Amino acid sequence: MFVVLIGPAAASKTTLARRLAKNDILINLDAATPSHADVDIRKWVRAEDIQKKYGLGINGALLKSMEIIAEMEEWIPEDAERIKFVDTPGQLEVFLYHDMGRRVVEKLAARDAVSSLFLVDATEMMEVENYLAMLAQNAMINLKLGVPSVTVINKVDAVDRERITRYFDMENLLKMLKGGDALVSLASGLVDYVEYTSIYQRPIMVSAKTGEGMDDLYSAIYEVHCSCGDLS
Ligand SMILES: Nc1nc2c(ncn2[C@@H]2O[C@H](COP(=O)(O)OP(=O)(O)O)[C@@H](O)[C@H]2O)c(=O)[nH]1
Ligand SMILES: [Mg+2]
Repeated sequence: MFVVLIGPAAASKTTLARRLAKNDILINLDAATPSHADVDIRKWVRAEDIQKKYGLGINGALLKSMEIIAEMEEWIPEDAERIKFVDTPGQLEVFLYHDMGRRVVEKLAARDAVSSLFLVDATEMMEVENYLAMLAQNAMINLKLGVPSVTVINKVDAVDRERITRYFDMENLLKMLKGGDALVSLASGLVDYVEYTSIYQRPIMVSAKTGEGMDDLYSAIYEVHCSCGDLS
């Protein structure tokens, strides 16, 4: 199974992927960041080389790198036994607005089952509006990629967890919203959508730093794995 970690810059994708892949395989698809992953895309594609070759800025070079990666097969390991965790760059537009994220996922899906972890930083979730914006992005990525997804709230060591768990109760969540009726119906629609499309209905709270919540996350990954197996 491939597990693709997706999330904004600094959401802790690399730290979590390293911890998760301790006994499995780690693939780095971030062409701008040197890595000790088992498979490092920088062996073939380096953002700084792409920048020079095509005269691009760093963001353009990362997008171009993903375009090239989506056409390649060399980096995809054959290992049916172990889980292959795929670390990705923080440019969410790769998955939200362009096609290359989906093409990468399709390439993986041709070889093995694919799921994704949508990662967010707990320290960015202190306001309920941010939590809703996170659900909206998660829903868009689900829609575009079409693979089962688990939402992961990372860095819980750095926040008051209670504040975040209050969002998980729909009644509480709606009470916290200061907007008018339109925002309330958007919020309940989003929660319904995510509940309907996620294997795990509640986000999993973890700390890649301390290891808290890792057992829950592994259980979620295995559960998704089993349901993928049922589908194939
Ligand atoms: N407090 C806290 N900081 C973390 C955690 N995981 C990562 N970080 C820090 O967050 C920053 C970004 O982490 P990184 O894994 O590089 O994020 P990425 O850009 O999503 O790959 C680094 O400074 C990490 O040390 C965590 O669980 N708790
Ligand atoms: Mg990273």
